[in-house]
Amino acid sequence: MDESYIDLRSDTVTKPTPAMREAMASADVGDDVYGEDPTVNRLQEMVASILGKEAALFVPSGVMANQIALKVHTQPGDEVIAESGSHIFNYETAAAAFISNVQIHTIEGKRGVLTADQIPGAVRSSVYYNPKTRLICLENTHNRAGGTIYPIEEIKRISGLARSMEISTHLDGARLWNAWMATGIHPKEYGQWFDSVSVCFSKGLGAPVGSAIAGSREFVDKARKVRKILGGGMRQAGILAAAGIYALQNNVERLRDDHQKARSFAEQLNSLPGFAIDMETVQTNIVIIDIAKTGKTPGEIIAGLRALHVLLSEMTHTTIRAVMHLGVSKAEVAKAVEVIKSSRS
Ligand code: TLP
Repeated sequence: MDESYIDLRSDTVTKPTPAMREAMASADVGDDVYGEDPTVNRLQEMVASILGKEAALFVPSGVMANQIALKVHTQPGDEVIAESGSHIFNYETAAAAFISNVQIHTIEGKRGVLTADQIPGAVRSSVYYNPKTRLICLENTHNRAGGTIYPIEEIKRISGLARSMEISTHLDGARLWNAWMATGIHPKEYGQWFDSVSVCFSKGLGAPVGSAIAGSREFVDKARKVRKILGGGMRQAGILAAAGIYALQNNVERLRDDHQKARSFAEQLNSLPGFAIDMETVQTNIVIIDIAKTGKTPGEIIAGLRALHVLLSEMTHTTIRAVMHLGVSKAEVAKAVEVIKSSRS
């Protein structure tokens, strides 16, 4: 997208900065399918250590990270519990059915968050005709709910319950970095309650490509095999992993700026006629605007703003989304607010 657009469609739209490109260009590389890429190995060690896990695996995308976890944790015909607005259920092209042949049992949470008392009713009894409840997936922060943060106490309760019922747990932590910066709770503290955690470098952290999946050594050995089956075994991938290392070293703290931008954007637009923002969901870098009362569809609102060079994305039939990231300055966010206000007057 050319520079005249203010692109708030997603935090995935960031481009690597000159310094990140430099780190990529000078990365030491090897063949990662042989496990010989020193930069990939270094990134994997960093991620495992940040998440307090035995090992981690570098993968091309967040979807692949989540889907590898589903494949490793389940058997065909199993059931996976996930929140109804979760990325795994809504935005991964039914990959859970396609790849793992599992069924997702959705439960509606409040602002994306499930509580432990909702879990037992969704776990299947062991009658022979029931599917086996094998895995619980949580998402922190929760994208569709507006970047909301999972309370650590609730995570603890759900995890305790899952362990007592021998159900595995996976965290879609594509934006766990945002939760970390917003709460001060370290990824390790979140990570300890899950059997596997996926994280992304290509969202708020600004890397062009790359995610990782972390867990026990045994889990990661199995994950490596699934990654290969899915065609995700990359060769001199250190050139990409270097961007992830750079991002972890330089772009985590600055996520707080994105959170401020989101807050200010939401506060200014909340009072616009026809726009409604649940301010309690504005906890990190995402703003969801309910436009139902404008009488227009998300597509119409988005097309109108696109003509004015402000890009937002469609989230549901009645909501649009703005996401803050390192590619938009405070001044550009202010400009976007002005453009949106003038489009509504
Ligand atoms: N989310 C994308 C779209 O797919 C909606 C976005 O623009 O936000 N988990 C979560 C919570 C995500 O938000 C995403 C991407 C993924 C996983 C998948 O990551 P990628 O796109 O790298 O495969």
